[in-house]
Amino acid sequence: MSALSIPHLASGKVRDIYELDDRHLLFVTSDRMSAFDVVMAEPIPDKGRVLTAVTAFWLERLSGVAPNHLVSLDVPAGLGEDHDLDGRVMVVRRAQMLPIECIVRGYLSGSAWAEYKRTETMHGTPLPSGLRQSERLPEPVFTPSTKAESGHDENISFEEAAALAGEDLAAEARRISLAAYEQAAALAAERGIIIADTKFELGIIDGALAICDEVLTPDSSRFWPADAWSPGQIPPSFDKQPLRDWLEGTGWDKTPPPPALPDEIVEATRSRYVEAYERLTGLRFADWPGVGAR
Ligand code: PZK
Repeated sequence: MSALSIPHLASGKVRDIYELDDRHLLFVTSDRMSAFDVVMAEPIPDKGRVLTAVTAFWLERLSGVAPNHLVSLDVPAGLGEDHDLDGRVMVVRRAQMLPIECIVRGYLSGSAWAEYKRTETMHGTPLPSGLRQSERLPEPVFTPSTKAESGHDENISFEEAAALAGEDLAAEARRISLAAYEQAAALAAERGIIIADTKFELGIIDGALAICDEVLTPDSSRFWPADAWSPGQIPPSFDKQPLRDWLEGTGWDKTPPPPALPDEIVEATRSRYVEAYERLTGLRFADWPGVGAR
């Protein structure tokens, strides 16, 4: 994907943000794929469109929980042709971002499982004894973290989050994050998908806390197929498992450069992303803007 000739604000591993005007940004989701924290050399065709479509779906569904930054899914006029932007851009309101990551966990996985095994706590708070890896938590928990400029984010207590964001904003962020997770997890469960945990980025727009960034996508969350979940085991990742299994099988040491991906692995990964979208939303991905355009 070529760089746009408008001012650039920020880039992540797979997303880029540009400035449109003083109140609007252009959020572009690429087809780049990361695994084991390394970006692969080959894009996954349409992955950015799936993530954009999933985000748009949830923002609509969650509009009763909080306002959000999305203004339009149309490619703004005047960016020039030939950018492959259809279906992968969001025009968003510029927000004043909270300095915390708003994470919600419904299941015991990842770093939370590592902590629990050591101390029977999660985020410093005691949990019942005898929980197994991947087990459903008694209730979803808000587990905020800092935004590390480099390296990995660090878990912080609610009090530390309140010191960084302000008491009222931190409490509102917790309310929004828990409500959004609970509504989304309930809907996903009806469709055979477990959302084990997820990360929200919230910001202030016109004086109110709003949901920003990508929302409840496979990249910002752990999605598990419900029929493959069993406590005591790590369920396969809905989207990344074929790629992870193949990478593990190559003996790659997980430092760049990654091995070149065979076409079958690229295609299997694309299918997983598309299936996640179609199962979650009940919509056909072929109807999303830009799909099949090339
Ligand atoms: C914003 N990020 C994180 C995401 C990156 C970085 N609506 C907004 N207003 C102001 N700032 C942001 C947003 C949003 N969303 C989000 N950084 C700034 C981020 C994607 C790629 F490089």
